[in-house]
Amino acid sequence: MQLKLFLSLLLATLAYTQDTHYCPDGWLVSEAGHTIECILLGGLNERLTKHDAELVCAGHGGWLVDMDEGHGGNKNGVIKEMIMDAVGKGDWGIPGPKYDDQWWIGATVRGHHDDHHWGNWTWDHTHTSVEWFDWYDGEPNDWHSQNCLTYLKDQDIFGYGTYHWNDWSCDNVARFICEAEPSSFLDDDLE
Ligand SMILES: [Ca+2]
Repeated sequence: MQLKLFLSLLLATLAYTQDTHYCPDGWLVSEAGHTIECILLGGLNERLTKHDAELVCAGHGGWLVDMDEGHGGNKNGVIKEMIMDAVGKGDWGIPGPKYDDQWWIGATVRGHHDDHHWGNWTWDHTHTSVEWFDWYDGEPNDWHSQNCLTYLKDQDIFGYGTYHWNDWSCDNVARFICEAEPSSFLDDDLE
């Protein structure tokens, strides 16, 4: 009898664990360390202020992507790969920053900061300090007051590029990346 109970509990646990590993259609699965999260990249033609991007993510049951919980560098790399896959190769052109190819990250700083004094950045969703940074060369520069955070494409002459962090005005526009926990989705969302 006890064995039967144990087995049914085990099966229930396995089923539950499997369900939590799935994200709804259109979402990508981020697996950094032991943490699995659902990631939604906004469309390439969707450029919003940070506030509007936050509303869109909230409408999907999520928030702007963050990299807390100690898997900072690892998850940062995962997200950058996702962006590079979505964007692909750009046009030939002058190498350097592509300010029309930025993606909101869910972090905020208050007050003046610069590339020598980065300021005290906080993850919006968890209200914890940002302990690890991946700045673009010369950033953060706080140009005309930039208290929000993006990925910014560093493009080569052929149109290929990598992404690094830029401080960006919250009222400016950028593409967006939403994040949500798999457990926040009902089974119905996953069919
Ligand atoms: Ca900047």
